[in-house]
Amino acid sequence: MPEASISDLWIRRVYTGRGDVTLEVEVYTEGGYGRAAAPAGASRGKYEVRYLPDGGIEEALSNFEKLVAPELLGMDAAEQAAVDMRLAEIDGTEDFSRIGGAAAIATSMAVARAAATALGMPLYYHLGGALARNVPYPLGNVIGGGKHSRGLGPDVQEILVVPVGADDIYTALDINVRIHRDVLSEILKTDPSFTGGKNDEGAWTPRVSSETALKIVQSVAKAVQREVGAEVRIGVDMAASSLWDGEKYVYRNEGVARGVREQLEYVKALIDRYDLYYVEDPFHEEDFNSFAELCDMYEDRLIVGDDLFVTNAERISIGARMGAATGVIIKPDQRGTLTGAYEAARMAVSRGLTPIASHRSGDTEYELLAHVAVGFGTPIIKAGIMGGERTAKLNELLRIWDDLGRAARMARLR
Ligand code: 2PG
Ligand code: MG
Repeated sequence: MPEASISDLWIRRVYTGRGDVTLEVEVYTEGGYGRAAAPAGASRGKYEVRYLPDGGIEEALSNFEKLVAPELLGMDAAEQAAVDMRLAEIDGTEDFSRIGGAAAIATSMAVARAAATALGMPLYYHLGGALARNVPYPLGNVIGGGKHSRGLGPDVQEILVVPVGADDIYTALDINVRIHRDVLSEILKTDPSFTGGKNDEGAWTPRVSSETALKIVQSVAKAVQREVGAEVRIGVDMAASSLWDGEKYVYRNEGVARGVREQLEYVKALIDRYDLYYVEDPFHEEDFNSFAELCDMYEDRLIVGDDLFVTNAERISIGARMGAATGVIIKPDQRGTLTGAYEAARMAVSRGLTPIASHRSGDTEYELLAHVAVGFGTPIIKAGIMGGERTAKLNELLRIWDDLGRAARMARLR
């Protein structure tokens, strides 16, 4: 019998930090134990795997007990690819619509965790081996809008910062926390009645325009950069599929609707005006062409596909051929298995694109994403700045840094 032979599995419903019902899976092996839960998105891509089967959480629970658990018993948890392939076979659909993506990714991650404990190694090492020693730069959102603020805040979903000049993860996190804190004081200067409200990802949610939000974050980032002496860059997630109504991009707060060309001009203006380093989903999830046009002009920036690629190696390969992006969001739950997410990250790297491991807006207290980022070698991790589900992952990066000891170093950015 293999050392990490799966001897028992358990599933239960649990909740994300936002209150979405999700699934948590426990995996017991001869010498190990692992537990993981699926996060849940709000601005989901059309081509993501299906989160739950049609019958909802009840059907996901019963399918797990009837179909999944009996099939995985006795499998070697250390053979992640074989377990993940079995999950796909049991499901039998293209998009995990039978067992549900939530059950699939929770199982896949719990299996990885169980294997790592059975083998007596840190999870990042189990996932990435001896090459897993680069710690990612934390990309965190400071001000939130779009769907994440009920359409009442800035139209742009996320205004983000990344401390690209930090020499170690302690400094990197310190910079992000300072920016988050100081941005509140700046918001209060613009709107003294702001209550200090934060969204699901812990980003402030003032009722200001996208450009006001960008100006605030830009000025605070510059001030903190001067204070700490390490370069900080800013970025946005436009989550443009959420703005797109089929014909135009509708900016509710601004009271403007932009056509395809106008959207391109607007994104260019934002990049130039705020010297954006990172631009996620500037166009809707079908528009590879506009992505390619933008990329052509800004090869030195991270033009990143999230809903565009949905952590799917095939879509990444199409996008890479068209020159549609320089970066790719890796959300394991979008794909349903760790192996699928790993293949997506490998595809990105092999085509010269930067992979970015990412949380979801409805996330859990699990820290696993930090191990995925280090194990898969993504140079950036997008995991917010504030709130327990966010700091769970960020604090784990500090532990991984310490665990790596003298081998630890910050990842290399493009
Ligand atoms: C995104 C994510 C995370 P959601 O769009 O990148 O910030 O949001 O999980 O709601 O899809
Ligand atoms: Mg996104």
